[in-house]
Amino acid sequence: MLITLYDPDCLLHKTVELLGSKLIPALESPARLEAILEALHLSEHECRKIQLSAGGDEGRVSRLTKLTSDTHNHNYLQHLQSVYEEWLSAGLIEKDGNVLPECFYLPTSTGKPMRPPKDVFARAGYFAFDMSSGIMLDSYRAIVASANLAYEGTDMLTGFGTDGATDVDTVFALCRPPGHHCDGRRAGGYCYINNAALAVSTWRASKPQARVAILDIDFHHGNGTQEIFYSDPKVLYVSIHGEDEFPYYTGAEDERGIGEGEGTNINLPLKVGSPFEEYMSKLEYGLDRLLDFRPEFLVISLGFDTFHADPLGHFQIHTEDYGTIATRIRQNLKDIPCLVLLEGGYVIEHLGANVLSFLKGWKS
Ligand code: Q9C
Ligand code: ZN
Repeated sequence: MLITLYDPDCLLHKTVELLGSKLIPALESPARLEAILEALHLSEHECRKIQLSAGGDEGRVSRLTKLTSDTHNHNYLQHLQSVYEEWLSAGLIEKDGNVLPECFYLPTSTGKPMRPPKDVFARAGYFAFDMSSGIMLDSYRAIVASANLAYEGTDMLTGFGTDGATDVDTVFALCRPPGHHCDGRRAGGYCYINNAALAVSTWRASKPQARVAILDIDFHHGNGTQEIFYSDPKVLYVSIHGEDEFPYYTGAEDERGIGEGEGTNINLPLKVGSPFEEYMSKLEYGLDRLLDFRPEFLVISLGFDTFHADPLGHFQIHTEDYGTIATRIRQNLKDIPCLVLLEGGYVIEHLGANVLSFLKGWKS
């Protein structure tokens, strides 16, 4: 059985980005989630609301914090929480403004440990790698609500397979903001907390020795997820993404993992404009590798920016193809509990239909 999870606080984050030299509303907008929720509510799929900020179990909140810090730098998390207020107090922005870094950290050969700059303006660029990660008044609340969906979804799935605990084998977490570009030290590409990494930590909290696989089918390479698990032999990362596209400096086939993790990172770049058949043959190859790995838990970073009309993606994928993709994944990896995390996808008018197509294919 599949269920869908969302938190209304994920709608609160609403920032800006640069287009040429103009500031525009970020394409990663609340309207994305609204469109998906509307489509789901008109459908038969179960859509469960969770609201982290509505209070409740303090034990769960502290567990979420602890698990996030497994893969995320403490100073970085602190920064996400406080930077908006600090820019406001320093007079750098007004109440309705956006923290937007402009000068970025430059790696050097000094070997100096990561030390955040004291200057609050400089700090924003120390904890980001691009200008697609603005922070406004409510961003932090949405970021944590989004991460919490990954945590709650994974927690629900850990009971799968144990007698009578749950018959839910798939959770689709409607995370917003997305996560796969965040490497645990920097925001970027609309991502602030790596929700996939948090899911892995959550799974491992109850099953420390488990092998876990992550299938990333957002149009963009998940540089953050790759970075976090690059040397980890127990986590297989497989990504299909646009070749030579954002985030530009990662995603090549020869990035295969390092040390004990050698061979557990599989990048499958695909030329933009490739026909759907070529996409599917990469997917089949990736699924074979996933099967060989024998994971106990599967995380799917699912982006709908692979859609043919997406402003940030350039594949030839149409609405019905999401059903085909989902069916193939499910056929190959049935019996493995699966957390599907929403990543990108920016054509608002088609997002709802694309999500429904995926879910229908999954259940078929
Ligand atoms: N001014 C995800 O799909 N660059 N992130 C935007 C437009 C960032 C995509 C450039 C694209 C990030 C999760
Ligand atoms: Zn993307």
